[in-house]
Amino acid sequence: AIDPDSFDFYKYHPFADIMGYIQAVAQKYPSFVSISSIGKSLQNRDTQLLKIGYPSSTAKNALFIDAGIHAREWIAPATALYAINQWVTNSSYTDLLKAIDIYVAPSINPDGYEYSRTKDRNWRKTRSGPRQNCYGVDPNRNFAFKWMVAGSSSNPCSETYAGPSPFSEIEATNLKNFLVPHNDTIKAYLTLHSYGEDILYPWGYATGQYPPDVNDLIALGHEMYNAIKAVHGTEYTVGDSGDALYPASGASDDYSKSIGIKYVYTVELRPGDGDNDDDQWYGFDLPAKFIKPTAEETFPALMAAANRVQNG
Ligand code: ING
Ligand code: ZN
Repeated sequence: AIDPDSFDFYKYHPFADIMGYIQAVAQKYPSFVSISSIGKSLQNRDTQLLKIGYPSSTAKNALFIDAGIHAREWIAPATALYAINQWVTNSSYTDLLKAIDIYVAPSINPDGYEYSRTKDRNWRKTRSGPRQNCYGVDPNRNFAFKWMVAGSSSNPCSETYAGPSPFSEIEATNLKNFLVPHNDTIKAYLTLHSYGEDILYPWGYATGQYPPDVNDLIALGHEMYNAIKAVHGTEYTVGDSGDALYPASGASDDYSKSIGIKYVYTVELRPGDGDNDDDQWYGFDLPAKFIKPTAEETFPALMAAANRVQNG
């Protein structure tokens, strides 16, 4: 069994160890941590969700964080586990955790993650299929909002294949099945990806399209930017995902916004795609020595979102 106190946060772990860690955390801190399953992956891996927060007699608002929608973006699950450890071991978060719940789903696409660990480091998609001799759907093009409108392919061999229909992928469906019935309590949804060092808010499906409360999203985005920069000086880009990156529809961020979650961001972690970082050439294959600085600087951004959930 995994001992949460001796878990190495500064290496990349197999899916089984990620799940083993969060199970061990739930077992160790039963008064404020619990675990549930949001469903099985196509290859029958159990996708577990950690809930951190003290029980309350009144309804609590919540922050939801996921990681690992894309298989090869290993820094995302690693950053999520570091954050879990901060919240459960540091008693300065007790008041926060009495006020709100924090949900963390550290590995949304476990079949893809394991495939990227054992067969193809650069794997992005799920592992459904084959269709036209190719495997996988881009789960971040498979959500039922503006599906196939932009940045999506109908070719099963493409990296951005949106699937034969919205929610064809059980992994996207599992996430949706949790988010929809909790859309009144979840006030912020953060989905951790890599790479690029960006804080992206909706809408992603087009350029020049923004939700009516975009100024609120920009304001918290800048708080997250400042929180990150204060740690190691890393400067993220805050922008609309369609404008700052590229239009892409059917992603989990747009879907979450479309069901009424207020603060929604895709966070593209290290490395940057820019000019002055020592880790700039690694792309998705970020060496493990960068987990620590990445997770350290990201955690205050997650806290900025948590504080916004707490304080409104
Ligand atoms: N990037 C996201 C992608 O799915 C994104 C970025 C999300 C763009 C949502 C537009 C809308 O392509 C990575 N690295 O996966
Ligand atoms: Zn991604």
